[in-house]
Amino acid sequence: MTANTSPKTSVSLLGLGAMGAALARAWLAAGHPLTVWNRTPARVEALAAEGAKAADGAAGAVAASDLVVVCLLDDGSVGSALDGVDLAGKDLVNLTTTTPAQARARAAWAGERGARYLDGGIMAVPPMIGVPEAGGYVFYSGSRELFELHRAVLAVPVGTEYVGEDAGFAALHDVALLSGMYGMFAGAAHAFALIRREDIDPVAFAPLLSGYLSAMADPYVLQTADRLKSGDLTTGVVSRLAMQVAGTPTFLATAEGQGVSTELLRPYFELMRRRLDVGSGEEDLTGVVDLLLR
Ligand code: FVH
Repeated sequence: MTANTSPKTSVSLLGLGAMGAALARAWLAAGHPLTVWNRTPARVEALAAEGAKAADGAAGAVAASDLVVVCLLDDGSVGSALDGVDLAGKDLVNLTTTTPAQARARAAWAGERGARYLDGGIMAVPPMIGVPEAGGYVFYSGSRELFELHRAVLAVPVGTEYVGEDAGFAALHDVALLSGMYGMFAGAAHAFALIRREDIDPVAFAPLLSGYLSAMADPYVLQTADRLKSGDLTTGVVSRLAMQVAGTPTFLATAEGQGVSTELLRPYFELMRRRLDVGSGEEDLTGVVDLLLR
């Protein structure tokens, strides 16, 4: 048996914040030659001590490898870091969180400069990088061919999930999942507020809340998807919208009784009421989705 001695792909990484540094360490640990740049040079030193090559500017970092990964604060920082840098012939992978529109504009911008472009949306926090069992991954969108070309090296720090040729789709998937997360966090915040002034241990309450949210989330998400696709909002409904709207005063009165603001609950309840008012009492909650479309 012979060892695999084929050279590892060189990577240039711009941005050594919490996420960039974690990505850098994963590529270094896997033996990839890595050139790094960061606006604040102090952050480069630690990585250089661990084996990365320090570029003396963004242009130098880009010049060092065909595959260039950027992981900066926002789209504006990408623009300022790469302003005037020669990108011709480079494969630019942008893991910075942006809007879908910014991702599409950045893809066009890169193309005008002679670079191929992939956009990424990271569904992980830094401690999950380089830890496959943590389940993190990055959404990628843009050229499938380019994704396939770099798939193996991109999969070194964290899993990959390709979501389409439209460069904005990775950002859209990223923001959609995070928006769902914030909605869930909002519900959990309201639940904790309800018990906050009572003799109820939040640590004892927590597994009850998280267990219930977990039990509800999967069926809701999967069934909503099926109903949106089929257009059938009534077959097999077990919790009718009419019943749920009838229950909303109980939730609002309980909040008032506990001295808790209803500002997180009311907007959703108002949407439920609007859907009921068009004669949809036999549906479940799926009809709320299209009420959000402007
Ligand atoms: N950390 C996380 O939990 C989340 C997980 C999901 C994905 N996000 C996104 O990843 C991008 C980078 O996040 P980060 O955690 O590395 O962020 P910071 O630690 O704050 O580092 C920011 C880096 O950006 C550089 N930077 C900021 N402004 C500029 C600029 N105008 N020109 C050039 N570079 C800039 C900053 O440099 P410095 O402050 O050290 O000089 C850092 O390298 C982000 O999109 C998250 O949404 C992370």
